[in-house]
Amino acid sequence: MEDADTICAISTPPGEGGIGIIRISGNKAHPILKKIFRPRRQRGSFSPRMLCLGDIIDPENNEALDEVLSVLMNAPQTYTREDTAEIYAHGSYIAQKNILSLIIRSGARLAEPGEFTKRAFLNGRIDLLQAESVLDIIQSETDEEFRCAFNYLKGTISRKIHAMQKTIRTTLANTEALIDFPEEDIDVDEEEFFPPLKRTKREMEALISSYEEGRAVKQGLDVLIAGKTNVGKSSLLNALLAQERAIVTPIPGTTRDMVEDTIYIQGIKVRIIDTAGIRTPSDIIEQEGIARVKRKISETDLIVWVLDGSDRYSKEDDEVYREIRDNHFIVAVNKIDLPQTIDIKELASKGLEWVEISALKDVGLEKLKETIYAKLIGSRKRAGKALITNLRHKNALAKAKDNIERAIECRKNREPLEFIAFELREALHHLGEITGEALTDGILHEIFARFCIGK
Ligand SMILES: Nc1nc2c(ncn2[C@@H]2O[C@H](COP(=O)(O)OP(=O)(O)OP(=O)(O)O)[C@@H](O)[C@H]2O)c(=O)[nH]1
Ligand SMILES: [Mg+2]
Repeated sequence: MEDADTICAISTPPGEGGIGIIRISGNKAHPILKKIFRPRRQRGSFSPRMLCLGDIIDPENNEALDEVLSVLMNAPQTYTREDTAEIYAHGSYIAQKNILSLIIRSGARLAEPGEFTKRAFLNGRIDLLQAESVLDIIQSETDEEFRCAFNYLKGTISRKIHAMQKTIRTTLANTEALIDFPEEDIDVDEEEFFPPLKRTKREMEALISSYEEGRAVKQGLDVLIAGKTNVGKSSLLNALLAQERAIVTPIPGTTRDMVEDTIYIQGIKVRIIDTAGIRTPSDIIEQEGIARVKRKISETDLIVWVLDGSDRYSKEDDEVYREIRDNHFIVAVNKIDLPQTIDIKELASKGLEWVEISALKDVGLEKLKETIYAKLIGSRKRAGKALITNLRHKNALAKAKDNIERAIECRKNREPLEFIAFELREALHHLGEITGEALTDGILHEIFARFCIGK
């Protein structure tokens, strides 16, 4: 255990509520609660895991602070694996604050952010992947995000990593045995060496490649609306948001700055960004606006290139095309409610497909959203799939995969067994960084500092 002191915190959010929960964890959790809590029913014992009605009493002046329910829980069957006590007070900030300061005066200290979960990790109840997922669960904003985080907590990812570790350890043990007893004159059993390592490598690749999708689920994605002036970019933003977010006028060059808001497409957070129309700028403000769009183009996940179907395909459209063509983009031909004069052949000759929409009349927007989703996420089947959502995990997996690849190469080239053993040990080290077996205090601090107090 890192430190044996007893910690306490209010675990429910600040503000008015039906109840507010105060948590205490550590050796002194039970003595402290027993000292400040007076059960209503004097007969019968205040036994563990039984909610008990009573009052919190300040022993110094016998003053009742609140009427509460309390519970004691014995180590190790608790969240932190330590003795724990919980007080269900009224959801008044004053009541909770007074009870908390009484607990602190009675010998506990205020918990640091995430310290309950950190103890759960340090005491071996959950691994680091699961501990990190607790924060993701708390912060999840969409069903998909919650599902991904919950998958981590249930141990789906941990089990995959542990299986990889097991395979690598076995191969390492076999390799080391050969190093230790060279006189036996046996060689590596190729059947026991290559297939398990190659399988592990494929599993690593699958998890690594799930990261893009996982990142999309967790952080959301940026979609930039770009095009020449007056084609209906701001109208499209407004139509997607179903609110008059950006200014729309018939005057070309209306939008100068970027206007951004969020929509959800099939559980994915998508930030839609409206931009200034690209043309030869008429003043310094527009010039800066257009420069910003051009910079943003390469940073964004997807561009929706808007064309005006009631206008001819012009030199200005082509200028936009040249700006965006090296990035992920889709084409939306807008204003299809008007007679169409756009030269579709021009688009077809570039090998492009397009979605026809009318931002004004709300036509084709569902199709556009589907196309955005398909481009961003692809048509991969996601139901129940475990996704990596954390860059740290992805990077560590990528390093471990490189080690496995090198181990396989070394063996193919009949290089010394020591080289293979080295690569396998490195791979184990990188996987250990994910599960928390090989961690520095710095990483640990960084992870838990992101938590709220009380979790
Ligand atoms: N008929 C019709 N008019 C549209 C449609 N979409 C936009 N408009 C009109 O086109 C004009 C320009 O629309 P905006 O949304 O301001 O165009 P924009 O691309 O943001 O223009 P800038 O900000 O100047 O680059 C407005 O008068 C809109 O009402 C549409 O689907 N059909
Ligand atoms: Mg605009």
